[in-house]
Amino acid sequence: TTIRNLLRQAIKRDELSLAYQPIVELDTGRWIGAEALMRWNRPRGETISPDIFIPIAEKSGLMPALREHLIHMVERETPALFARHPDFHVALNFCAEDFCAAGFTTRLAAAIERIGARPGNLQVEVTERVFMHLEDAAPAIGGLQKLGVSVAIDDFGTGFSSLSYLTRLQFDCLKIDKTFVGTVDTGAVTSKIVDHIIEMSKSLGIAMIAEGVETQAQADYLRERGVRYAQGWLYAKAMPIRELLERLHAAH
Ligand code: G
Ligand code: G
Ligand code: MN
Ligand code: NA
Repeated sequence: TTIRNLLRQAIKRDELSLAYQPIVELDTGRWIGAEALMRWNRPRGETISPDIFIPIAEKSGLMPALREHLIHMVERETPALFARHPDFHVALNFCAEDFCAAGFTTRLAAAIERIGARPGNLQVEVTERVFMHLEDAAPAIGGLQKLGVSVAIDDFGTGFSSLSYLTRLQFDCLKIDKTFVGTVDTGAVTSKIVDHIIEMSKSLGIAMIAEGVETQAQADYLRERGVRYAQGWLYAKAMPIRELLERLHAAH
């Protein structure tokens, strides 16, 4: 049987799950949101990363099913979270193809309603690949923002990144990729790129989240330069919704 069939079965058999990685406000240490990351839990116990199965889904026409399943899991898991923490947000990863799909905005609007959340409780993340499908994806991006959902540009700096594209769409947030964050206090040339990304985001008025923050030195460097939010192992790894709720309770 092919991996495509295995993945199709995985959706039916509920082998996919979401792990939520907290997003931290650097000034206060407060958890203000979380990014939902998909996991494929195989029956024998191993876990397959989306880095492996998303490309397979894209190549084999399974993205619509996977996208729907992601939204379905979020509808199932988050109502209690937003009922107790009305200012919290959950960020969802979508690929460029998702933004181009008919009915995408409507589907997310329906999800927000079903969850009993506000549009501001959701953020959508899209990678720079969206710039290659700008014409087709722009209506959904604009439509979601009009609804009140914020849109983040993910893995910034790793892909199809011409800085000029940033001015073409009004992103609410830019996620500085962990490959850059890993170099901030090393003196490497790439650390200069981080400085430029930060300056550019500030001048465009785009909020920033630094990803993959692993050391206090990295956090301090970023905070001093005006980055307000971070996620990474320094704070917390991704966790099941149950644990996220417990730890949010413990903090209040
Ligand atoms: O958590 P992890 O390192 O395994 O995530 C790997 C990559 O997979 C991340 O870049 C993330 O953006 C992507 N990813 C995680 N969950 C989803 C999802 O539900 N949909 C899509 N399209 N990508 C996801
Ligand atoms: O959507 P995106 O590609 O940004 O997904 C974030 C990925 O980064 C996830 O796979 C997550 O597991 C991973 N990650 C999160 N925090 C850290 C960290 O502090 N260090 C490293 N190396 N990876 C991280
Ligand atoms: Mn992401
Ligand atoms: Na990222």
